[in-house]
Amino acid sequence: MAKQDLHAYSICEDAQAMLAKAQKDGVETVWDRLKAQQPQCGFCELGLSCRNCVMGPCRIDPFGDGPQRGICGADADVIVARNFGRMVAAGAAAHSDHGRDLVETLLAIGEGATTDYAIRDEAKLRRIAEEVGLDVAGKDVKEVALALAEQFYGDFGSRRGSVSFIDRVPAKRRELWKALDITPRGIDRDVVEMMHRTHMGVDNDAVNICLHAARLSLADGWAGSMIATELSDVIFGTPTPRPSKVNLGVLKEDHVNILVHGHSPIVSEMILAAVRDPALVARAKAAGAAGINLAGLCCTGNELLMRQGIPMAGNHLMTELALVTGAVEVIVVDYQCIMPSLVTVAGCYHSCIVTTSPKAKFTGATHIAFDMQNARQQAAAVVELAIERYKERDPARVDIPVAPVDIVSGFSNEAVLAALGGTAAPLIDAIKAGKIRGAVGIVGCNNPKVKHDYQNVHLIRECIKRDLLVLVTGCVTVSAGKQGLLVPGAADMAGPGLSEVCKALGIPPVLHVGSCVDNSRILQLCGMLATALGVDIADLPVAAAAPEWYSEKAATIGLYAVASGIFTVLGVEPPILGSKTVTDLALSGLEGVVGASFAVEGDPVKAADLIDTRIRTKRQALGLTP
Ligand code: SF4
Ligand code: MSK
Repeated sequence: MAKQDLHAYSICEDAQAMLAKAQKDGVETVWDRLKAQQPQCGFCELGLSCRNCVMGPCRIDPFGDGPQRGICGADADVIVARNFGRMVAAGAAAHSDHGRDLVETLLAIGEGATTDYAIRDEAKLRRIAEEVGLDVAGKDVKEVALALAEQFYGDFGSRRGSVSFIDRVPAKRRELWKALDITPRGIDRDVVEMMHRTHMGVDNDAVNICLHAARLSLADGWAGSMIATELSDVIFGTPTPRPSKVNLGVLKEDHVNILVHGHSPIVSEMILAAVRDPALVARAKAAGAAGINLAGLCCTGNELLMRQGIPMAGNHLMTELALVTGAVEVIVVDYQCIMPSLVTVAGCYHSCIVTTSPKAKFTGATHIAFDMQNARQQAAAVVELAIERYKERDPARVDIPVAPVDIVSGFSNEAVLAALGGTAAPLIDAIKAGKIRGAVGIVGCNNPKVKHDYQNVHLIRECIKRDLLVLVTGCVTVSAGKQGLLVPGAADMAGPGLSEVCKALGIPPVLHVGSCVDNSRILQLCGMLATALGVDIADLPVAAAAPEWYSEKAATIGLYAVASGIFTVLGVEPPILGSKTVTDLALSGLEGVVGASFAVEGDPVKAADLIDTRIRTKRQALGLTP
C-alpha cells in the first residue's frame, strides 16, 4: 500500500500508522478483506435476494429483464420489506438481549444471589420503580430491585398492551402510535412477530411489514435499550461529567495493557475492579511491568468511559489496529461488533482474545465464563492471564503511534439537568432565543466502505458551526474525541450562539451521552422537551444521523428515531433500494405517517444542509427565528 492509500482509508494518524505496520507485519485487516470481496453482490445491496425458504434462493432482476418474482411469487417490494424487517428485528434483539442481561443482574441482586454486583444508585432505582407504577414505600433496596426486575421482565413478554416506559413518550406521539397500531407491546413478542410475518406466505404487504418494523424498533428504543441504560446506571452508577483520554496513545508501553470490547458493562466493570486490585498490580510489577492499564473499545468502552472515565483506545475500525501496536496483552469481550478476525490478528502477536459470554464464543479464543456468582474471581483470572502474556511481549514489535487526546464524557440526562440548575428550562430558553438552534444526535459505527471517521467528524463540525448542539454515542464518540471535539475548548469551533452557551456552562459543544443503548437517553430527553413545550417530538428542532453505520442495530436505532418523530440521515445506503415502494416510504412517505423520514447522504456538508433545513422548518413552525 502506498502512503496516500493509507490516508484514503482513515483520517486518523494512529490508524494510518498502524495500517502501515500491519502491512509490514503481514497482518490482514478489514480493508484487505473488503477489497477481496469486490465486486459485492448487487442483488443483496439492493435487498433483492431472498433465501427465506429452500424453494429458493431467489433474486429479482432490478433492470426488469430477468425474473420479477421469487419462486413463491414474492415481488421486489415484499422481498425488500421482509429483508429489512428481519434486519431491524436482529438489531432490536441484540440491544434488547443486552438489556435482559441487566434485568437478570438486577434480579440476582434482589434475590441475594450475587455478592459481586450491587446497587450503586439507590435513588435512581427507587425513582424508576415509582415511575413505572411500583409501590416502594417501606421496601428495602433488595425488595425494590426484585420488584423492578419482575416489572421489566414483563417488557420482554407478550401479555402487556405497552412497554413500561410508555409514559415517557409525549401524549401526542402515544396517540399517533395508537392510531397506527404501532405501540410497542413487548420486545420478544414484537421481534418474534416479525420473524413470523416474514416466513413464506404470511405478511405479503410491504407497507404492513414496514409498519411492524417500526413497532418493533420502538420496543428496542423505548424498552430494551432504555432498560439497559437505566439499569446500568442503577447498578454501576449514573454518569457525571469527567475527563479522560482517547486514541491508541492511551496504551502504555511499560504497562500490562488490557482492552475491554463489546457492549455491556457487566463484565467490564468487574475487569476494572480486578485491574485496581493491589495484589494483581503487585504481580504485574513482579513480571516487570510498571502497572496494569485498562482501556476501552466500542461500546463496552463507552460504558466504562461514561461512568468511570476509563480511556478509549478506539472505535470499530480501530479494534484490529489496536492489536497491531504489539502492546496489547488481552482483549476481553462480551458481545456485539467484535470482528471474528481479532483472534487471527491476536495470533500474529503475543495477544489473547478472551470471551466471557455463553452467547459469544469465538473459535481460537480463550473462554473464561462469567456469571453472577463468579464474576470477580473470573475477572482476576483474566488479569492474571494478561500478566502472563506480558512476559511474552516482544518489545521490538511495539509501536504506540500517537499521544492521547483529552476528552470530557459522562453527560447523562441527570448530569445535563444538574448542569442546567435542575430543569430543562435554560436549555429551552437557549433554543427559543436561537443561541442553540437545535440538537442533533450523531451516532453509530464505522464502515470500511467509508473513509474511517471522515463523515462522522465532518458532519459534527458542520453542525456545531450552525449552532446545533451535538450529542454523540457509540463509535462516533471516538471519532469526535480524537479530533478534539469533546472538550469545552471545542466551543471555539462552534457558531456564536452555541459557543456562548457552552462557554457559560463550561461544557463542550459535542456531548458524549454514552453507548449505543444510550441512544435511549436522547429519546428520553426529546420526550421531556416535547412534553415541556406541549408538542410532539416531531415538532422539535432536532435530527439524527448515522454517517458511517454498518450494523443491524444501527438500522433499528435509525428506525426508532424516525418512528419517534426524528428526521434521520444515513451516510451509507440501506439495502432497500430494490423496492420503489419501500424506498419511497423511507425517504418521504413516512413523513406523512409518523412525522419524520430518512434521508441518505454520504457527503457530510450536504447532510448538514439537510439537517439545517429541517431544523429551520421546525423552528419556524414553532414561531421561532429560523
Ligand atoms: Fe424464493 Fe419466496 Fe422462498 Fe424467498 S420465500 S426464497 S422468494 S420462494
Ligand atoms: S459499537 S453498533 S460499531 S456504534 Fe456500539 Fe460501534 Fe456501531 Fe458497534
